[in-house]
Amino acid sequence: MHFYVMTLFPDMINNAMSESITGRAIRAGHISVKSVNIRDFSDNKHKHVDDYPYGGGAGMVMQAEPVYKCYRHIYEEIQSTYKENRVSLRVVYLTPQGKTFNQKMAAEYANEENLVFLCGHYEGIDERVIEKIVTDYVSIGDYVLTGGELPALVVMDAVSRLVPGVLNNCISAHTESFSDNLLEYPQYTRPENWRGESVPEVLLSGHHQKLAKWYREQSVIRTALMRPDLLEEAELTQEERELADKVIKYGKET
Ligand code: 6GU
Repeated sequence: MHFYVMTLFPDMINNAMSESITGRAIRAGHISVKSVNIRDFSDNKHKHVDDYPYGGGAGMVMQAEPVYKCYRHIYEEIQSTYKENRVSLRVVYLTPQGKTFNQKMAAEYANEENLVFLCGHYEGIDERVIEKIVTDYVSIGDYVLTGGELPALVVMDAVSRLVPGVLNNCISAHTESFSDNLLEYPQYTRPENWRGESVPEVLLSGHHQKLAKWYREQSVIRTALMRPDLLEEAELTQEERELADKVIKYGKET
């Protein structure tokens, strides 16, 4: 998976991606990240890439041409790595007006070989270049950030961990939160007794069938308590439905 990021703050992207699991994935060659500074494609000596909005109003707007040149630079670089036919590219514009990002979108993006991100700043980007290059509009939630870099990092992180080889434990990407519209069960580690609180008995039993049943029940209970909205899309047995309904009605201690 090759990520390309058009941004005015390449250090923000590179610094974050070079840490932790994504950093290890880069060093192992499972993913690559190339941040391209839109400012490098400015045509004036002050390296400005923004201007006043037509029609007036507060703030500045990023100009079309530096963004377009930056995109063409990335486009040519990607195409030159393929021998024959040109590949189609997804260009993701991070904007609060986009579709709210979720695990299903992360899984779809993980199937791409290349992903290009466009991070806006100031009051936005000239609409004409957006219409020319962008294929996907993505938001990370209903609040406003100062720029698209943090959202791009959020999307790249979620996608990276679905790329084969990135997580050491290949089942962990599947058994956790959201994989079947259920939240993950609670986890415990040593000591067995912590300040008077003990670990649930079943976890010490080593009885695989009982464990699997407990994990599943805990996921259902937790989802019913914390995110009952997810249960509409979850595939539950009759028994699990009844458990969820009971938890929603009477709480955890039913
Ligand atoms: Cl993608 N961009 C900005 N600027 N703010 C956001 C966002 C994106 N998603 C949520 N808030």
